[in-house]
Amino acid sequence: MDTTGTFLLPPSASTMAGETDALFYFLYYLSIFFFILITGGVVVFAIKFRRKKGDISTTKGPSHNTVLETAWIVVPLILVMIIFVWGFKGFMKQSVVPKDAMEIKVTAQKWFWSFSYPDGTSTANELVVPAGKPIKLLMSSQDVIHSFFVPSFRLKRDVLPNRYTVTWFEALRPGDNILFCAEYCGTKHSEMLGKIKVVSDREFKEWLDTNANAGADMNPADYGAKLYTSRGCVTCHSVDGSTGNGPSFLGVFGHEVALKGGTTIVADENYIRESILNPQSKVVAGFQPIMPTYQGLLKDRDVDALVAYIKSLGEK
Ligand code: HEC
Ligand SMILES: [Cu+2]
Repeated sequence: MDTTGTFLLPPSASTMAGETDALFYFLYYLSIFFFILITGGVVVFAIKFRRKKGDISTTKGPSHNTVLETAWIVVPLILVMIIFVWGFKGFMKQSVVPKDAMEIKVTAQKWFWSFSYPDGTSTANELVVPAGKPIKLLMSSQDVIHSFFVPSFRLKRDVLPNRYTVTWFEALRPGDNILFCAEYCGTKHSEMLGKIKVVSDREFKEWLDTNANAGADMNPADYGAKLYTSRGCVTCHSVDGSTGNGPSFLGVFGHEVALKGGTTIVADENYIRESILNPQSKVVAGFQPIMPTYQGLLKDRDVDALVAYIKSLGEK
């Protein structure tokens, strides 16, 4: 198994990788072969048939050569047909999801990834999956076009607003894989990174179990602080009073907030909750309505914890 990668390609960590790489190297060596054949031919003929001193004779070149012409039509035709059939088979394999695949919902938004599992567990920027099991990804975007790109899986698929795209993979072995966004999506596009953590089947079940009870043994404000980073709030909201893409959480709770349109509201629990689940309903004055909704991405308990966390920052 290739865990370090080669000069041209990253490590291969999915069942599709071997086939993709084989086709890549076929094209690569074929190109080198023809490069040498053609440029070599040009050089050799240029030398061999150059005009020599005192040679003024002209010869009549052949008008055609049936054998040669047939060969340069038939040989490339066979080669491109091989490439076509090979590539098409791989494309079909990547397009048709195995029936027993576990479905995970992927949501892309500026500038992070969210994943939600069949049992309601959800994470941001970290996808945990078992090795040796096909995983189906049902993907959509909350805003602009993003692209789900995992080099070590040889997997890339665009993620679009208002439409689902589907892809799948099966990881070969436990380990971490980097997830990039491969479609320029704004200021922090280059920071739209995620991790695909492949674990054993047993570890995956344990992880799901602990995740289902995440935060149960912590006080809500501490758990909220954890969610603040793990769910991506940190990309837009500071907790030290500095303004980012969104207002800082410092000193918000219990204070008056000026809203777009000239009204004000005192930030209480309901306001915070509404701001998380339905951010467009009350937009803070001086900010763009760019906050994505977390409806369906956070459990009730998570929202409670975030409210408690923001509350704890307001009282300070
Ligand atoms: C893409 C950037 C972005 C992300 C990510 C984001 N927000 Fe926001 N948020 C904003 C912006 C911009 C505003 C101000 C405009 C508005 O009210 O919609 C805002 C407003 C808020 C407000 C109202 C604040 C106030 O001063 O009245 C709360 C509360 C809030 N966000 C909570 C959260 C929480 C909790 C998360 C993470 C689960 C989060 N936001 C993630 C951009 C973001
Ligand atoms: Cu993106």
